[in-house]
Amino acid sequence: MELPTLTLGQYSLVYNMLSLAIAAMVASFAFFTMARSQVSARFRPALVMSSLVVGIAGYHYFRIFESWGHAYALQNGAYVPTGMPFNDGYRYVDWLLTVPLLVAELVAVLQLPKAVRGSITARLIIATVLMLVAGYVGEVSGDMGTRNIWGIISSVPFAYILYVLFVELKRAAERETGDVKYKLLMTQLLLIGTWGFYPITYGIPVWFGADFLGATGIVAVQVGYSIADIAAKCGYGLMIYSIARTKMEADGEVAANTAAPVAAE
Ligand SMILES: *C/C=C(C)/C=C/C=C(C)/C=C/C1=C(C)CCCC1(C)C
Repeated sequence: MELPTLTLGQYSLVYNMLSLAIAAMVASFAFFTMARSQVSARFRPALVMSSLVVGIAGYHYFRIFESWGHAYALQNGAYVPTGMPFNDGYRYVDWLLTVPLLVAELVAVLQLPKAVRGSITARLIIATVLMLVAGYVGEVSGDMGTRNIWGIISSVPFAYILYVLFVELKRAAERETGDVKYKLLMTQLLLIGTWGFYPITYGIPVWFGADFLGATGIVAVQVGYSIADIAAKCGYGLMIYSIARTKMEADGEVAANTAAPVAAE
């Protein structure tokens, strides 16, 4: 896929968004890792998965950032392609690792009955892999028709994921009452809201039409995915942490390694 020449502003917008994403992932990694000691044992796996997700994403953002820097050089006031490819593969490898973790994290926090947990996780993970492989084929093709077709194919497993989350997890939520039920429904909404951002971003170049391979399309996609990743990884992890704390308070639990109060000497 040929890179277009960018204005100073366009290049810097992507550069700064990628840099912001690195900062968000690194800070979230520190937070989730430390916050693990603030939750009881049953929520620890979810916090560990949050740390892994932002750790993996932070590394990949660093690589994307480097790749972006090498792909362009400043010449006579504009950013022109150097001929070094901009590697979008990092993004998709990242999603291939982090999306199944996010799915497993949700299932862990929902604390579904053991009998359904394994099968729901497996079906969701298979669907995410199919969705991402199809998406990648469309993403790297330099042709609007191909991008459209693979985008539609990728949306089939995506629709299935939404179906499982909406219908089956809602069913699970209905077995609960009060605060727990409310939080389960909020988590689903957050997940669907942030994940919905990805296909919309993917579609931006198609909707821009003529500028499909142009500067606007590339800048919009990079900025859109960066915002979506910050929301779906950092924001989502914070939400999971807050749910864990609320559930602990409701059930009168303390963090597993909270020391007993020591008498003053
Ligand atoms: C941390 C990364 C996350 C949560 C990534 C999620 C990605 C998606 C939900 C991507 C979906 C896509 C479609 C439904 C169609 C077009 C191609 C994709 C891969 C962008």
